Amino acid sequence: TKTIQDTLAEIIPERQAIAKELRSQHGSKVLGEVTVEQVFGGMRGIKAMLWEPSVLDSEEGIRFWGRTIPECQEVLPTAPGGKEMLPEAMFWYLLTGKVPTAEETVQFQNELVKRSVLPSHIESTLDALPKTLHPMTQFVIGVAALNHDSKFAAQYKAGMKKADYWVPTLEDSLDCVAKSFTIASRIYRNTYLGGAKDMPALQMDKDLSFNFANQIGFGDSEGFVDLIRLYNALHTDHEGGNVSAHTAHLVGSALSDPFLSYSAALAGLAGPLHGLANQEVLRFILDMVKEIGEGASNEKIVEFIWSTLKKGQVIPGYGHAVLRKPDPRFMALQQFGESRPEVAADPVFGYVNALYKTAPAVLTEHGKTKNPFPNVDAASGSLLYHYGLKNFDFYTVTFGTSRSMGALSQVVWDRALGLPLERPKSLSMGAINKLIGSP
Ligand code: NMX
Ligand code: MLT
Repeated sequence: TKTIQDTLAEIIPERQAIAKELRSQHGSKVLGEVTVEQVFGGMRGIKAMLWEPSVLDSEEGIRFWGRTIPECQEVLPTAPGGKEMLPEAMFWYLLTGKVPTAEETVQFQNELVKRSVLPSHIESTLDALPKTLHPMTQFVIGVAALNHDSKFAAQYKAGMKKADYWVPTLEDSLDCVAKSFTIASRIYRNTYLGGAKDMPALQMDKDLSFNFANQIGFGDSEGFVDLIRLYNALHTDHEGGNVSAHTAHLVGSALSDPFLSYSAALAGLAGPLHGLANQEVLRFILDMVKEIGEGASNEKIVEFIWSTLKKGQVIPGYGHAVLRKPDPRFMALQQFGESRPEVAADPVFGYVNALYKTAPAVLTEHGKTKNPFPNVDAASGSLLYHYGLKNFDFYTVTFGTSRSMGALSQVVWDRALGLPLERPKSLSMGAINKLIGSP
């Protein structure tokens, strides 16, 4: 069975050749133009970044190396007894563009679980943090501190050649992904369960999602473990322009190691317009239950949505910077709930469906958002809540374990393709006026 290191060593020269050909044959071809509106408008639609593992289509949603979510669900291996694709298999696929065999998946899973053991200085750093500190801030600190043992940083200091950069970048990325799961479970125990001293030991023959679930006290729930697998596989990557992925790529372009790059990405994921929206959705639904009760009519739900909009607040879980149709990740999570009778009967999950039926029309009438449909965050929190993970300040941490796999897969490709420091041009309003010839 081939290792991830051998597999990438084989694939990288092929893709380096494609990159060389694109640049030498088509380097001067135009991909688009930049308008003044885009400079003020968050750079929407500007095609200016290379991203290998996935491409997002506004109508169809995400494709990972050309495959849709249902196609990935069809081909990626599952755990013994589990129904959902394994995040480890998705990670291998994101790194290589090749679907791993069952044997490669097991071997890769075992390697990652072995790597997920935390150095004692990380454990003591996490244990020393105030329990009142937001779990995402704890996550940022834990991942940044892993830089203490970065192989990339050490080998760079020792004078490594540029052609070799990807090798320790891959090593650090594998460590970062694996240790993100154990950092997350330690944060959970410290914040909500009074400390990590009773945390179950890692089970080396099980997958990352099982171990995470087990360490936070949900190892006996088959449904929860499978949800964590699906959740982690789905949130991995959403092309390169989203805040977290783009941040990892930008910081990595300075040759900061993968731990520093991903810690910065997590700080972006912690914003309410990005990953924090999944905790906000649950807060929104529970506020709605408080105000209009469980199982209320669609009329009452519509009134509640309007009252939120009239307060000048956004409807969390709705809208998207790129998507113009319901997010297929939302559809996959909704399908997960619908296919399990006990989840489908849960009133909080019921509100996710009721919002899907009502909110798009209200948002369309409201007339501001370019996309009135649900994004991934609209469903994810309600499923965690159903299985008893009720600390919604923690929900974005589970997004963060997953996103490490997509963002760092590209950081490996950034180094393999020798991409340079990212440094776009900025303009002042005066400079814009001068450029367009306006007085
Ligand atoms: N509820 C109310 N208003 C909205 C919503 C919404 N869900 N979505 C967009 N708008 C408003 C937006 O605030 C803006 O208003 P204004 O002109 O007053 O500034 C206007 O509609 C135009 O925004 P768009 O161009 O449609 O959206 P944009 O690309 O700027 O932002 C989001 C995309 C995702 C940030 C935005 O839709 C939003 O704030 N959604 C709610 C938060 C959310 O669910 N975020 C999670 C995204 C997914 N993720 O995991 O990262
Ligand atoms: C993501 O998964 O990063 C979000 O959907 C946000 C985005 O793509 O911009």
